[in-house]
Amino acid sequence: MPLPLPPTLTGDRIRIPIVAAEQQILPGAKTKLWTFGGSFPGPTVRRRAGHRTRVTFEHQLPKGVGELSIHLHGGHNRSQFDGYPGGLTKDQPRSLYCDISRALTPRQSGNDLLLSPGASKTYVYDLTERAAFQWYHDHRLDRTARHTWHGLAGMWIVDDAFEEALPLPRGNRDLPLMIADRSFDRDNQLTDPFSEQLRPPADGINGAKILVNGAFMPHHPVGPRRYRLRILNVSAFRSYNVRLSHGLSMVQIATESGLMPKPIRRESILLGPAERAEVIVDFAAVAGESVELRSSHRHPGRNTAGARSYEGALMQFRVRSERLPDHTRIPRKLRPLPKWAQGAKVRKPDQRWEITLGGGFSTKWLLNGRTFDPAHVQAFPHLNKTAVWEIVNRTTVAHVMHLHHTDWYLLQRDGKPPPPWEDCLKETFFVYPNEKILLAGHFSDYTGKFVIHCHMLDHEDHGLMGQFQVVHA
Ligand SMILES: [Cu+2]
Repeated sequence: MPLPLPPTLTGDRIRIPIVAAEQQILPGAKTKLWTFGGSFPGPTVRRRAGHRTRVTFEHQLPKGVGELSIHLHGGHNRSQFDGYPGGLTKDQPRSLYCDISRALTPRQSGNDLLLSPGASKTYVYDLTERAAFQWYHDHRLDRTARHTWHGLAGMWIVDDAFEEALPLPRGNRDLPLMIADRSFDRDNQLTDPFSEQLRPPADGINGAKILVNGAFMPHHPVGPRRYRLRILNVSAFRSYNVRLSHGLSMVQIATESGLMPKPIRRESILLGPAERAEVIVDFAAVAGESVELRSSHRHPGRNTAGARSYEGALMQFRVRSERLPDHTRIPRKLRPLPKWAQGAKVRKPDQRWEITLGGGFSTKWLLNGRTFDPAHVQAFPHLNKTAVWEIVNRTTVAHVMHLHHTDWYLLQRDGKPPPPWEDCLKETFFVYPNEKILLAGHFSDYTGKFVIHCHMLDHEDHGLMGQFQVVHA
């Protein structure tokens, strides 16, 4: 199949109905999905930084789907528009994995922020962050994995003047690629792997087929010139170690949090769930050939549980043979770190987050000894201050920790400086078994409650989520 390119929305007032739809994913019967705007991926929203954007999401899925909560992943947004998971409701009277306090008011549980079936909610995004490749998805308590699996994911690009001044490929040479694994039954319908028997640590759901922009093994025509590929992993658990065939190298220019200080040549790039990498690929050396975007295992020793990458082809680029001029280039320097990150120093952390496996009768993932509970806040960072936090993984499975509200600067992995490709801003981090990472983050603009969680969606649903509240100093 040709690579699908979702429609792009650029207005300041956007309406996205959340609807059931059928889509051609595999040859034969179409697949029934839950979608943003009728497609998977949903429409790609593309906006300039600093331009307020109102998105009205209309929940038109059947009542049985229950409440939703839309999170703009990577966005720097107000607490009430950040996709708070919420608590127990009439549609969702119990949590299978999280110990939720009883008798909370709608305000205490965050249920007042949810999007109920038949209702709509307008999310206001100021986009005060730097240019970055983000995405939006459902973030509801217990059900994030299920809702995303069924198709509730879309891409979002923030542009700004700094990036536009650089001679990077743009237009149809700037390609967002959403990688997702899904399993299908004989009638091409999505399986429902979210059984109640799934217990941590045996709760990582892998799909059998890998989709790019909602198509299985698609192909895309390119010219023998430089392209910017924005690669995003929205799989619930699976990671990809992306590379190109024909020995073609990639130059990484950006992470989840936008441009890095300088470009880095990479042979392969590991992407856990929700991680992004933007790379420049020059197809000039392979004019007339078909190049595969692939994923491979990594060298022995790094294929720990939770970080075992997929092995196989993802999609194909068909490179035309006619010569074309290319006026793009990769600047030697990209974007300096913000001042707060430049000044961030290794020091005793203000806050530790410890991941363990626990529970009594049934196992659960725990963050600082507990599952997610809207009534319990675990940290109170100060507004307009730079915090240093440590995340420790005391389990035998790698996790991919995502922090809301702001971008983070990785100071150390296990007491050592990070590799060059992590010496930049990010917001989603692998934490390997028995590893600890030290991060600096700066809380600007917004007070309120925000979550920190594993972005392996099964883990997030199964307890591995906590929250912090940004407060005035
Ligand atoms: Cu995890």
